[in-house]
Amino acid sequence: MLTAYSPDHRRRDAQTELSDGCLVAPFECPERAEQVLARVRESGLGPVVPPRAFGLDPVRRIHDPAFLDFLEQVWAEWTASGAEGEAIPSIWPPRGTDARATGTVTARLGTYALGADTSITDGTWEAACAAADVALTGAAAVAAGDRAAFALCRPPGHHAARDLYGGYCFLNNAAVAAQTFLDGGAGRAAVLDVDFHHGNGTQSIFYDRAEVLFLSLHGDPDLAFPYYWGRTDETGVGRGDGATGNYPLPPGTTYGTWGEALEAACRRIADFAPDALVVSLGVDGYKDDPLSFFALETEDYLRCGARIGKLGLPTLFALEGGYDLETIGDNTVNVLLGFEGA
Ligand code: FKS
Ligand code: ZN
Repeated sequence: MLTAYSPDHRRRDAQTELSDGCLVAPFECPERAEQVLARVRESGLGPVVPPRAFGLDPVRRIHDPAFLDFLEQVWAEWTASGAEGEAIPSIWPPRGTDARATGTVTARLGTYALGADTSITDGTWEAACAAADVALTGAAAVAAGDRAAFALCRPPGHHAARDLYGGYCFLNNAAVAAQTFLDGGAGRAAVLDVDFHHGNGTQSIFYDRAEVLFLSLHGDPDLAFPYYWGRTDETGVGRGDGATGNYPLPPGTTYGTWGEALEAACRRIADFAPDALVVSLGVDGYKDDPLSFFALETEDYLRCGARIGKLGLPTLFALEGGYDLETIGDNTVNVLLGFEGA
């Protein structure tokens, strides 16, 4: 299968992440994508192509225009304000008040940030736009008849909602891709999120939509980021009632349990019979990942890919998380190889 990749991901190279009260080197670093790319090349998966430039129209199908303006302008405003560090929100409008944001960058950060974990830097906007183009390039290959494609997106996207960034995500690459399938004539699309963290952004974007099935396997949000979403009673609303499904799983989860949840999710996808499938592909469920409490093994990712391949659907894989630099390449590419072998 084709891999879409842009070196512009390197333009996001944050130096700080607020973690446990300290500013640390970000887990979500450029080397992640380079490791995955190296493994894609070694494995002979298929050609690696640069993205086409789709512009912002397909991104505006998912995200709020004022939010996009904010992302585009925030770094310039932040530096103009005299701030010396990377842009980190420090104040939020409190719940249950009539708080209103001013135009000040500090107020705007708190309006649009999910958390304080994701510093904004020079080049973040450009990298995020390149990642959306990467996703759209992969989706275009699938829409043109390829059985599958791999969008090597960085930064990731699944925590980004219509007007919210955070959890290392700015633009929701998978949601933009799913919407582009629909706009291109697909009647229904499914998003299967296998990243360790719940895809709260994708869930919220499609929560009231009947034509997009969103299913997520993830660490129990009582214990894991993003904490506020991902429980089994979140099933969609209005026309979208029943088109969201969550599979929260406990610490120590191995492929025995994880694979059962994947099986249940895949059966739901088969029943839904979508015209296209987007897989939010994070491999942070790996046993040695620094941000997860699952215990998946490198070989398990082959089985995961094979099960998804058995669905027989036109499929776009979009990279999300995975933070063990030693294994992120093998684990990610194993899903794709498993899929191709199915
Ligand atoms: C470290 C706390 C880390 C943030 C976790 C974000 C996970 C991001 C991800 C994505 F795919 F989006 F990259 N908290 N002390 O893996 O879901
Ligand atoms: Zn994750």
